[in-house]
Amino acid sequence: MHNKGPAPQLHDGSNLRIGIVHARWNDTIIDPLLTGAKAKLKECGVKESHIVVQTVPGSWELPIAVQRLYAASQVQSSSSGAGASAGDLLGSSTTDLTADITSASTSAATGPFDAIIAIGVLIKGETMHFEYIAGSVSDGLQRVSLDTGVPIIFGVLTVLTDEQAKARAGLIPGSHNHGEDWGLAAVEMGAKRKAWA
Ligand code: DLZ
Repeated sequence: MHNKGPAPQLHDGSNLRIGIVHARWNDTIIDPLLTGAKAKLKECGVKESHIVVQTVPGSWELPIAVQRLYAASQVQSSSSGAGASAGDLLGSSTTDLTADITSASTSAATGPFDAIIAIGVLIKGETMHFEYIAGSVSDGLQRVSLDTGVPIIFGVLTVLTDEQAKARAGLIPGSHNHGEDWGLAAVEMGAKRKAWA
């Protein structure tokens, strides 16, 4: 069922810092996507303490959150750990979705992120909301990526139905969890960015 994605490349993530920002809209789909992404990060050797997870209300907020989270991680590294942590900037995670992220791990990722995964689920409704949000979020995330030079992994599902969303979160038997691909992409791009620096 999953034969259209990239051939996976396994890269060493043991010296990488990865941020994840996810929307809280459509949390039953977000939750497995987040789990899948984190599982692959860890499989590649990324330390739990080097994964920072933050949430925003909806996908619309992802570009600004990713931009600020990255900026905070740069400030943090240039001030030798003094001041607010990247995690502090957006506030601690407070939902059940991210209850596994302790405040210690949130503040431990001292240093700029090597890649950030933005996760959201946009499901088309009866109005034009979907079109406006999907277009702006895609453009916004690409802009942040090119402006900062940090790879932003596009973990935003833009689907027409709940069923399509479930099929991309591994919630339908035989379906594939795209969050896993995003975890692998973050490690690959984080490692390549270091090599290309
Ligand atoms: C308003 C809205 C709608 C209708 N649908 C979604 C959705 O399917 N997925 C999502 O992540 N967010 C949605 N939102 C919320 C917006 O992204 C945003 O959070 C609000 O408009 C507040 O700026």
